[in-house]
Amino acid sequence: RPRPGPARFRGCLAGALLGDCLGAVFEGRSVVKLPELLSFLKGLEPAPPEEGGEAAGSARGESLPYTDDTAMSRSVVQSLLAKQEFDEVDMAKRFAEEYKKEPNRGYGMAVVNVFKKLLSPKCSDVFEPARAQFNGKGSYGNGGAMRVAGISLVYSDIQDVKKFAKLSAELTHANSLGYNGAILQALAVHLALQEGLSRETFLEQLISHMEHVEADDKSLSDARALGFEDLPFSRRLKKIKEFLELSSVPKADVLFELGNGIAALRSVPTAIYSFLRCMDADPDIPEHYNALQRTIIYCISLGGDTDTIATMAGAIAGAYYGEEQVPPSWEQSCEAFQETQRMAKSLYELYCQR
Ligand code: 8NA
Ligand code: MG
Ligand code: MG
Repeated sequence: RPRPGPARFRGCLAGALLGDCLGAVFEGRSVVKLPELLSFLKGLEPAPPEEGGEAAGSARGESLPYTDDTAMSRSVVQSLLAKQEFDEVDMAKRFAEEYKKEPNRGYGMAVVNVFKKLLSPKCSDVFEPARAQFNGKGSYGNGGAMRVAGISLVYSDIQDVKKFAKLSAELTHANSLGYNGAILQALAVHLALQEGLSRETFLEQLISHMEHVEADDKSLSDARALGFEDLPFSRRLKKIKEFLELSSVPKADVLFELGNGIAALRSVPTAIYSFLRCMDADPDIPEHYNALQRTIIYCISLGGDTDTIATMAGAIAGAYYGEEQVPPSWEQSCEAFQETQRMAKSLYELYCQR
């Protein structure tokens, strides 16, 4: 199988950054009106050149800040680059110190308790604080999934992708409905990096991997304890397959079946559906937007946890389409985009070395 080129690494991190920064503007709104979103995006485009003025090309206004999604993604990448492999103690330390440095990035309500415990010198097992969350049930939030893309940009072997996606998520999310979401998102980025996979093959492969991932005792008992059917991620992937066989699906049906919430189960499948649906044109989204832009616009238009769903779909779409589809005016509107480009370059070098 040919190695993916550097454009996909750049695309993945840039797509993730765009999804977070643009999505954060609308986070938590139950309804996002498309005309308002499109008019906001128009404002990011460069102003027409003035008579005798400077050349067009720079974004207007202040840059859009990134949130916890990117802060934690950066810690994952920085840890992998510093250690040249997954190191749970180093990664946990980076999560906690990043939180201490900038606590107001919009972190989940409960995960900050994990960071506080990790910062204590008494902490000897970095997985223990996550296990203690929610009376020992562990978090099923989407925080493990939102930050995981870097794992798929370092490890080319699919078993490694699963193993380290799980471990990286377990530093904060001990419930299998949390870390299995991270495994699913990492698998989606992994598959998107491969050359020319069709929509059907992409989805079939995700389903067959997740049916295996979700069949272990802990996944079965966690799902039952929360009142879900067995193999809940796999079931939603099959629902996505049904949706994609229809020429259009009402937003209300997408929200009912897949969701737009902060649980991994109510957001990771939604991000994957958005990516796959937006391979085709959408009658509601202007045609001059490319597929990566369409994916991000579609995710945000669903409302709810917009930054996190758009960052996950943006990482997948960016890995699939590559940096060619990253619009410079959008990228330059985002905080710290140049550092993202440098990190992508270093990740690519590490991936090629391994
Ligand atoms: P988390 O582990 O705190 O989980 C997020 C939330 O999910 C928790 O606060 C709970 O409400 C709920 N939850 C998770 N597990 C359980 C459980 N076992 N039982 C009952 N409730 C549970 O943090 P996270 O890192 O997973 O969260 C990620 C999300 O939080 C992202 O959307 C991120 O952007 C951020 N977020 C922030 C805001 C904000 O305005 N600050 C809003 C939404 C989301
Ligand atoms: Mg966020
Ligand atoms: Mg969010």
